[in-house]
Amino acid sequence: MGVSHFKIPLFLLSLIIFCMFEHALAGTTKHYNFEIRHQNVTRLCHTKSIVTVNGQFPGPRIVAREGDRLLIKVTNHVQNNITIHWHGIRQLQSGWADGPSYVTQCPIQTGQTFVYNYTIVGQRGTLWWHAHISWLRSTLYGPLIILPKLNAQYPFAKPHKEVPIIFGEWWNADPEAIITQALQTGGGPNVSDAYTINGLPGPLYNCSHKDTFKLKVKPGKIYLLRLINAALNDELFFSIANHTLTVVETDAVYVKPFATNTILITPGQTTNVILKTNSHYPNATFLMTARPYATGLGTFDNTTVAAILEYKTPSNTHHSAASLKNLPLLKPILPALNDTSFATKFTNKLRSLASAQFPANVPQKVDKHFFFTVGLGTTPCPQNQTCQGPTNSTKFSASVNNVSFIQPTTALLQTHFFGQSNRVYTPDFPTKPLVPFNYTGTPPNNTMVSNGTKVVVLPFNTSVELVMQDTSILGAESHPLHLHGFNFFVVGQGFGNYDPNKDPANFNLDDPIERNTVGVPSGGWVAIRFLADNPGVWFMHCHLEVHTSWGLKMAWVVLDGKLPNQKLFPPPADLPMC
Ligand SMILES: *[C@@H]1O[C@H](CO)[C@@H](O)[C@H](O)[C@H]1NC(C)=O
Ligand SMILES: *[C@@H]1O[C@H](CO)[C@@H](O)[C@H](O)[C@H]1NC(C)=O
Ligand SMILES: *[C@@H]1O[C@H](CO)[C@@H](O)[C@H](O)[C@H]1NC(C)=O
Ligand SMILES: *[C@@H]1O[C@H](CO)[C@@H](O)[C@H](O)[C@H]1NC(C)=O
Ligand SMILES: *[C@@H]1O[C@H](CO)[C@@H](O)[C@H](O)[C@H]1NC(C)=O
Ligand SMILES: *[C@@H]1O[C@H](CO)[C@@H](O)[C@H](O)[C@H]1NC(C)=O
Ligand SMILES: *[C@@H]1O[C@H](CO)[C@@H](O)[C@H](O)[C@H]1NC(C)=O
Ligand SMILES: *[C@@H]1O[C@H](CO)[C@@H](O)[C@H](O)[C@H]1NC(C)=O
Ligand SMILES: *[C@@H]1O[C@H](CO)[C@@H](O)[C@H](O)[C@H]1NC(C)=O
Ligand SMILES: *[C@@H]1O[C@H](CO)[C@@H](O)[C@H](O)[C@H]1NC(C)=O
Ligand SMILES: *[C@@H]1O[C@H](CO)[C@@H](O)[C@H](O)[C@H]1NC(C)=O
Ligand SMILES: *[C@@H]1O[C@H](CO)[C@@H](O)[C@H](O)[C@H]1NC(C)=O
Ligand SMILES: [Cu+2]
Repeated sequence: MGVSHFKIPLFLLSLIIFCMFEHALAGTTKHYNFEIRHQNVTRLCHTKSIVTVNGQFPGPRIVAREGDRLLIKVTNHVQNNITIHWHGIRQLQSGWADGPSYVTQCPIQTGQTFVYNYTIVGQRGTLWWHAHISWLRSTLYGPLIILPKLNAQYPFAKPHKEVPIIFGEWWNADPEAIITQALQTGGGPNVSDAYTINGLPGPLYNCSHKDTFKLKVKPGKIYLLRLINAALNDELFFSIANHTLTVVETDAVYVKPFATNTILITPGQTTNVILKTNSHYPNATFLMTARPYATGLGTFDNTTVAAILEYKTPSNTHHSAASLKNLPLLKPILPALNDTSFATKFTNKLRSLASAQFPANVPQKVDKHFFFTVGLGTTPCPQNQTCQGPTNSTKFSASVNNVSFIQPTTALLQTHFFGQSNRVYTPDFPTKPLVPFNYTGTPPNNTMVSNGTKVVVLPFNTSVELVMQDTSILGAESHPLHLHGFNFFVVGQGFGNYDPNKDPANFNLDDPIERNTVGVPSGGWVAIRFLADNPGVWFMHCHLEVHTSWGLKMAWVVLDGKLPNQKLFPPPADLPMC
C-alpha cells in the first residue's frame, strides 16, 4: 500500500521534470507571416514597384534560437510564382521546406499559401532567407538569425549590440525583365546600377545621399556585425576605415578568430565579425564600403556602396551634432577589383573553431569520390536569330561536368518521394568529366555544352568527397558553389588542375572551414567533404544568379536510411502542386 502511494507521485514528478527538460531541449515554436506584395520603393531617384515580403525592403528579420521550430506562412498576392529558401538551414528530414523551385517544391502561385515548417537543429549564427525562383531574390531577402540556446554563451566576448549588415544589388529596371531578355538574346544580363547595404546605396551614388545606412556606436564597446551577401552576381570586399574586424563565424559555424581590415564574402555566404570601437571619441566619422572581387571576362557593376560608422556623442560635449558634420569622413582602402592574391590569403585564414564543444566532424574516410568541372560554355543560337553570346551564333551557357541543367516542370523531390521520377530526371549525372582536357589551359575549340536533368543518387550516410574544378573555357572565373541540405568541410584548394596523386596529401582534415557556400578559385579547384546524412533532393548551384540561370546547377538525391529518424517526412498537406 504505502509503496504504491509513494511510487505514483515520484513517477509524476519525474514526468514533469522530463517534460521541462524536453521543453528546454526542444525549443519553442515561432510563427511568421510572409505576405508577398508589391511596394513602391525609390532608390537613385528611380521609383519602382518591387515584390516584397510585408512591404519591407530588405525583408523582415527572422530571429530564433537553436532548437526552435519555425512555421512561416507565405501568402502570394502577386502575379509572379514564389518560393522561399532558408539559406544554410540543414532541413533535417524536412526537405519539403527547403524552397528551390522545381527541386523541392512547385511554386506558390498567385493567391496560394504554403507554410514552411522546420526545426533548427545543431546550428547557431547568421543565415538568411531569399526567394529561390528566377531573379526574384533581388528584392525578396532578409536575415535569419539563430541565437544560441537559452543560457548558452558565444565562444567570444558578449557583444554590446548585434547588427545585421546585408549587401544587395539594385537595378533601376525590373530584374525579371533583364534576365528574361538575357536568356533570349544569349548575352550577359545588364549589370546592376548600385550595391546596397541594408537596402540603401549610400552617399557615393548620384541622388542617393539620403539613402545611407548609419551605424551609430559608442566608444569602447563590442559590436557583432552579421554580414550577409545577398547580391545576385558579385563577390564583395568589405572594410571599415580605421577599424579592424575580427572574424568569428562563417555560414553559422564558429571559426578560429582572426583579425583583418578587409573581408571577402561571396553571394550566399555570411560572416560574423567583431567590431571593437575606439576607446575614446575619435575626431572623425568613418565610411564602411563594399565593392566587387571580379575575375570573369564579362562586364560587372564596379561601383562602391558605402554606409557610415558614426560615434554617438553625448549632447553636452564639444562634439555637438553640428560639429559632427564637420568631422573628416575617412574612407577605407579596398583591394583591387581583381585581387586574387588577397582572396587566396583571406580564404586560407579560415579555420573551424574545432573545440570540444564545437568539434569539426570532418569525414576521415571517403565512400565516393566525385570530380566536377564548373564553368561557362555555349549553346547554339536559334537559326533565324542573331545572338549576343561570345559570337553572334552562340548563346552563353554554363554547366557542371558539361551538363547544363534543364529545369523540370514539376518538383524533383515530389517525383522522387512518390516513385514517379521516370520521365522527370535521370540518375546518371557524370561522376567525372566524360572527356578530360586541360581545364585551366588553352580552351578547347568546341565550347558547346550538353544538357539534361541529371542527378547523383547517394545511399544514406555516404561519405562524399567532391573536387570542383574551374574551367577557362570562356575565361577562368571564381564560382561560389552552394550546397543545399548540408554543411561541408573545405579540405583543400589550389590553382591550375587538381592532381589526384599529389593534392590530397595537403588536405586539412583537422580544422577545415565548415560552410554551405564556397568560392571555387578562379583558374583553380576546391575539395569538399560531407556526410550524406539527410534524406531528400538537394540542389547544388553557383550562387552567381546569372550562372544559375545559364545552367550551372545539379542535384543530389539522398535515399532514406533504415531507422525512422533517417527518413524524409511525408509531404505537408498544403505543398503546392504544378
Ligand atoms: C505605386 O505607385 C503607382 C504609381 O504612382 C500607384 O499607382 C500604385 O498604387 C503604387 N503601388 C503601391 C503598392 O503603393
Ligand atoms: C510541422 O512538421 C512536423 C513534423 O513533420 C509535424 O509534426 C507538425 O504537425 C507540422 N506542423 C504544422 C503546423 O504543419
Ligand atoms: C585613420 O587611419 C589613417 C591611416 O592609417 C591615419 O593616418 C589616421 O590618423 C587615422 N585616423 C583616425 C581618426 O583614426
Ligand atoms: C578635431 O578636428 C578638427 C578639424 O578637423 C579640429 O579643428 C579640432 O581641433 C579637432 N579636435 C580634437 C579634439 O582633436
Ligand atoms: C567601371 O566600369 C566602367 C564601364 O565598364 C569603366 O568605364 C570604369 O572605368 C570602371 N571603373 C573602375 C573604377 O574600374
Ligand atoms: C588587375 O587589374 C589591373 C588594372 O586594371 C591590371 O593592371 C592587372 O593586370 C590586373 N591583374 C590581374 C591579375 O589580372
Ligand atoms: C524563328 O523560328 C521559329 C521556329 O522555327 C519560329 O517559331 C519563330 O517565329 C521564328 N522567329 C523569327 C523572328 O522569325
Ligand atoms: C555574325 O558574325 C559574322 C562573323 O563575325 C559576320 O560575318 C556576320 O555578318 C554576323 N551576322 C550578323 C547577322 O550580325
Ligand atoms: C595546361 O595548360 C597550362 C597553360 O597553358 C599549362 O601551363 C599546363 O602545363 C597544362 N597542363 C597540362 C597537364 O597539360
Ligand atoms: C582548334 O582549331 C584550330 C584552328 O582552327 C586548329 O588548328 C586546332 O587543331 C584545333 N584544335 C583541336 C584540339 O581540334
Ligand atoms: C539540349 O540539347 C539538345 C541536343 O543537343 C538540343 O537539341 C536542345 O535544344 C537542348 N535543350 C536546351 C534547352 O538547351
Ligand atoms: C507558375 O507555376 C505554374 C506551375 O509550375 C506554371 O504552370 C505557371 O506557368 C507559372 N506561372 C508563371 C507566371 O510563371
Ligand atoms: Cu558561377
